[in-house]
Amino acid sequence: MTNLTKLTLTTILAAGVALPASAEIQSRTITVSNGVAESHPVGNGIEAMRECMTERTDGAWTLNAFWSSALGDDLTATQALRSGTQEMVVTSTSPIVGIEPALGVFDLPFLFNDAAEADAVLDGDFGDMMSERMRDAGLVNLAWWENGFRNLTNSVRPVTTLEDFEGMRVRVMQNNIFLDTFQTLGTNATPMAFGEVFTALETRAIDAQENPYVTIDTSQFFEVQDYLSATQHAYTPFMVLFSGPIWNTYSEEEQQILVDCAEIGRDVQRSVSRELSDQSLARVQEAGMQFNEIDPAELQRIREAVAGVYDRSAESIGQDVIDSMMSELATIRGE
Ligand code: TF8
Repeated sequence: MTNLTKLTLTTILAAGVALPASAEIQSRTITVSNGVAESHPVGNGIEAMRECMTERTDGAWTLNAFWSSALGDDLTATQALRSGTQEMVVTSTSPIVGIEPALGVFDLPFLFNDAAEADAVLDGDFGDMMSERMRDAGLVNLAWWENGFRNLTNSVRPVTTLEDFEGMRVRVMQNNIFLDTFQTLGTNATPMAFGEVFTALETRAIDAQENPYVTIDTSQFFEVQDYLSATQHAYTPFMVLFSGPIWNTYSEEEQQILVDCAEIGRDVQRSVSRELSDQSLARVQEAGMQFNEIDPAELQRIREAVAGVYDRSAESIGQDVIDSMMSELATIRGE
């Protein structure tokens, strides 16, 4: 060690500055935001990611999480990543289709039959291809997490038939495919950021919204909604996005830590999401919501009513993207 290095080290130690675990790992503060409450399974995923980072960096990294849209909505946060002013966001794909229109493929109604299909698509070649596309937009997708199958809540009536959607004022994500789907179902659909939904339901500016059970539970929509109908009309994933400009300032070792820890977080997040889903459904009913399943024949009518959304969305998503999704699904289904 040269005298100069010794001197520098002594100065650093005297100043009480945390030393990096290795020359390749610097001390970092990572800000991550999300629209859901910390009690949502994303909270468990972030906690697992934080533990993993602490272990791998000997405590050189700090992961600061902001919940309930405290740093703005999904789209605003994602734009902050692209300009390099925020490190990370856990976002639904749906509100960011303006950045990468191919992501709209996940918004197609009744695309996945179950979570196992979604996992296989997202963790396989198709998911990798979509992550690759995000790079051009200055975004690095570290992993696919679960938002889940979406179900309709409202304050008007239980939805048991196709006709029950008629005239309902439904909030949809800022996404043309969801807008088309819900307009086709006969509702009066309004795109809105997630952070505004609770108040809009409370003031009766809108009648309805759709999200997975865990979100209806952890965002306390049961306080302002009376009916919950198991429409299961879409499975939307979460992306754990990292800022491309900031990623480029990280060493390869650091980049690997980000990816590895996001995958550890993914496994925890998905398993908590699936465990909590039933509990959330029970809890919102205890809190007074009236729940109903939809008769399979009726669900089939609903499916058929919105089938045209696939063709109408082909131009924005890209027919090639839809085709490769369909062929991947056919393989998974053993067709
Ligand atoms: C929605 C989404 C949201 C999530 C959350 C903000 O309805 O499902 O709940 O993206 O992270 O906007």
